[in-house]
Amino acid sequence: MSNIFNKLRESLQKTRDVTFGKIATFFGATEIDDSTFDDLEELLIQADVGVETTLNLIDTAIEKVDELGYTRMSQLEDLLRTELSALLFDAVEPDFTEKPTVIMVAGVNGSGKTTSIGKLAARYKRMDKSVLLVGADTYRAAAADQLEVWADRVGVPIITGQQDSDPGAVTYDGIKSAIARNIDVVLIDTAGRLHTRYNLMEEIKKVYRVAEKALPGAPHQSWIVIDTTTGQNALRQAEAFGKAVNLNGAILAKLDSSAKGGMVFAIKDQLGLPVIYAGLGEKVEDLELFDKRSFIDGIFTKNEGK
Ligand SMILES: Nc1nc2c(ncn2[C@@H]2O[C@H](COP(=O)(O)OP(=O)(O)OP(=O)(O)O)[C@@H](O)[C@H]2O)c(=O)[nH]1
Ligand SMILES: [Mg+2]
Repeated sequence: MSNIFNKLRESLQKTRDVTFGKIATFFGATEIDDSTFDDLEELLIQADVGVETTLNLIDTAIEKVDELGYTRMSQLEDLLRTELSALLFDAVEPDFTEKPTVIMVAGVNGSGKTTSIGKLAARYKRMDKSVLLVGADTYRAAAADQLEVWADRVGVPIITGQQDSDPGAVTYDGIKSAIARNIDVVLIDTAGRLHTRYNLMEEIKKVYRVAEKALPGAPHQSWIVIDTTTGQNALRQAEAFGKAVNLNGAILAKLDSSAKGGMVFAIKDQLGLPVIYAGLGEKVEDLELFDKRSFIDGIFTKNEGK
């Protein structure tokens, strides 16, 4: 367990150094004073928590400090940690009761979809699940190749189509094939950018609809991959996907190379989505179930010994 904590903590180095470290230093003062809340507001916004989410946090903090008669910064720090924790869901892994459990992964181009799918395939395989990958990004020539590299690396089967073939048809074939082969988990990789004559959101909707046609109830999970390095912008993009299909979770990619980890707090607040996994690097093992306690400890912990 301590390993898991260390890895997430290590991955949060940039967020800690560039943004949340300042908040930790800020809490080094002893007494709450007149400028405390203004300063904290500025620090939280700088830390990519988002204006709306920050203003809500500050309002709550002012109210509670007053109500509880707090005067010390250490009390305010505890309060903020509790409030931040309330902004995160506890991550729950799918229970895989549906066979196959169909998981659709969406997100803008370059966000980390294919990499996350490769890591998820390895993770589920380690959990003794049989996994099949479906390459529903048929527009970009290299997309199927990239997914195939992951399928080989992890040792799982893959269904793809010819370039420019119908992503709906590939999805349908993939799910039917998984049913025939008694596969436990189907992971569908979708396009992040299309040829100008196509509309990305219409395409995503279609893949979703076809999945349902191939297996009623599918996709059982629809996850948006969010590139953590893009901060608040990524939330606007996720919102657009959420309007097209019924999302039920987020994967935070590139937490290790981002200083904008604070954007995590706006995901539940602004999108209503739980963060299920965190991507902590480019390697197959660099993906973990999102542990909110470790995350909060990780962004506040000072870098002793570094
Ligand atoms: N450091 C780091 N890099 C990551 C992580 N996840 C993905 N990447 C890198 O981000 C880049 C884009 O990842 P892809 O998985 O190809 O992204 P995609 O969403 O499939 O991209 P398109 O197929 O072009 O839409 C690659 O160079 C990955 O190695 C992560 O958690 N950490
Ligand atoms: Mg891809």
